[in-house]
Amino acid sequence: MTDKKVLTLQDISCFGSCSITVALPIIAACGVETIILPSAVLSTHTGGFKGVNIRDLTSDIPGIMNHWMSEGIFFDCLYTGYLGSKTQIDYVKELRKNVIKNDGLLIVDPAMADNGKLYSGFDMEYVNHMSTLIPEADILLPNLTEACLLTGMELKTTGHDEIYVNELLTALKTKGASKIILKGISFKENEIGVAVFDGKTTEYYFTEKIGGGFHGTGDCFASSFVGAYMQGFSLHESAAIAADFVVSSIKKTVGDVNHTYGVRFERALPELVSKVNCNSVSQ
Ligand code: PXL
Repeated sequence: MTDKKVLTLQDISCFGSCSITVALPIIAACGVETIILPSAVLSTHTGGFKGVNIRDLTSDIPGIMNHWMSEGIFFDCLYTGYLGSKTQIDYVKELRKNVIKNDGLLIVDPAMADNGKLYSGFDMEYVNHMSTLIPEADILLPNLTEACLLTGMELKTTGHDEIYVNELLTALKTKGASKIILKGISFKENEIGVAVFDGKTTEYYFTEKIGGGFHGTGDCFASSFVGAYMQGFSLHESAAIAADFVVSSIKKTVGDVNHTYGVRFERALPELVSKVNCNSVSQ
């Protein structure tokens, strides 16, 4: 068991199975203490609901950070997900500098686009600002759409091969990326997976592809990845654990017509708990 503390900065979507309501239970299930910094409170996520009620908390972030500094509270990892504004992206850099331990990590999920489209409310100015986090991040977790937006490369929805993936990883590396987990790669029709780039070499991990496109799976992936990585699993092992967890969560959701806004990750948590905690020395 680890004593590491993860700070996660992202929104609270009260309803919708994403961001903090997913990160907190998943990272906690991995046995890792999770501290939240809500960037906004939304009645639902923005993917398919109309008239979302939004309370932006950007102006509260410096006060929360300053209080932690005055109390001498520091964290081992800052994991960022969906952020609401360019100012919040700037605050990520401040948080990293001020409340993350010197040997701590910054893990960035750009969480701004999928399936070839930016999420509602984001534009290229936001994308360009997000790209300033690339050299800051120890680990970057983009999906294919986000990687293409961040590098200006063409998005191929099918027909990926190692040449295409290497071009994307090289383009991200040129922009200053260190370690990268590139999500949503498909070399064969019935497979989907990740490329795991540790700064030198690239490994792959594939799972079965379940059609349909499910909201919030990026957040489930990132959260379980963070939990496993903080428990000491390798980059590749953590990516594999996260990919399997997402597949399990999707399988528990498929066919449920009342659950189209996100995945029923809760039902896959027992598997995650036993996988992530089986290696750890209990205390
Ligand atoms: O799952 C990503 C996400 C998180 N938070 C909010 C969102 C989205 C994706 O649309 O709208 C508010």
